[in-house]
Amino acid sequence: MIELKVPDMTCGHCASTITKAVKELDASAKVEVSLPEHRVRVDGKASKEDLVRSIAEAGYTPEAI
Ligand SMILES: [Cu+2]
Repeated sequence: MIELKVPDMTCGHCASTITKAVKELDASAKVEVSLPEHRVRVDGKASKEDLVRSIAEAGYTPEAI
């Protein structure tokens, strides 16, 4: 389980864009988004570095925590 903070993830559209960015790395990943906490939890094969890069490429600023 990898957990990232994404402060600029603020609505359902952001959540679905970020979920898509994660699934592009690992289609079978389990992605859990908490909008109030601005957190993304990923259960899958992608590394934290790759997740950060992919979410950043989607236009957000993820922080490893
Ligand atoms: Cu949004």
